Amino acid sequence: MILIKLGGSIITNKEKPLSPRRKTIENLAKSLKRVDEPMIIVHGGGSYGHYWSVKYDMHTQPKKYDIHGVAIVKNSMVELNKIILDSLVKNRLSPYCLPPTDFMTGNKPITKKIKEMEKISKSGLIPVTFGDALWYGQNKTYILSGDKIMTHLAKILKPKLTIFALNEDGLYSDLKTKKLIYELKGEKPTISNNLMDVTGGMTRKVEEATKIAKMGMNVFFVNGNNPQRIVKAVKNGKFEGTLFRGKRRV
Ligand code: IP8
Repeated sequence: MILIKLGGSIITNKEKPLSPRRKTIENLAKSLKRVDEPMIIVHGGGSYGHYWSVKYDMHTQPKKYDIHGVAIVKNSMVELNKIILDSLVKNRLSPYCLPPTDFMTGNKPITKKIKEMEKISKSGLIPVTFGDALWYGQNKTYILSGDKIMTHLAKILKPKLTIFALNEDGLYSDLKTKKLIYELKGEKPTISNNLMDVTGGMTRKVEEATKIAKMGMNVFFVNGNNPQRIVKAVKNGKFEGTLFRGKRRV
């Protein structure tokens, strides 16, 4: 099974509120059609969820945030999700929409529900979920990052490969020269000042990828503008991007 995150910066234009990158989404869907493996897709918030989270000052810490803000963030994520689902269906894939409320309670994953997602993916349907504003309990809510969802899913499902599709070629050792890091074998790279969003931008991604690799699984950062690289990684084990090599094969 393959776990793939479509980052908010690849599926939307982060510079402009509420702007999907329809052509890029379409190209991603076309490439995913060529991946002959059960998969689960997670997508980020980009200029939908993050735009509104900033406006309503909502973060990953559970707090009593503005109730209307929760509604607006959630609504915007459903809207972005629909664009992704439509593109997948148009390309004859069979997405099965599962908002995180389906497999999370408070900030804890529901193992039984996540195991069910694997069964769903093996049937040929593709579970699709996303970062979202979630109920925490005691009138508190929080923003759950899609990157965090990736770690919850990977921990329970042990995917063959975990992919993060980004708007960059991978992780750079030097931001100025854009010198790519091809492979990491357990070491945690230092991330210099990067574009942060409410869930932590690249720093969060690297953190979650490192956790997943530590659990033994390979994690691959790839440029989603070249989605054929995703196909090559899955089909031929050819990694044109940054590979976080898992310590042991699972
Ligand atoms: O873009 C956050 O998901 P992420 C989603 O995966 C919201 O961090 C609602 C901001």
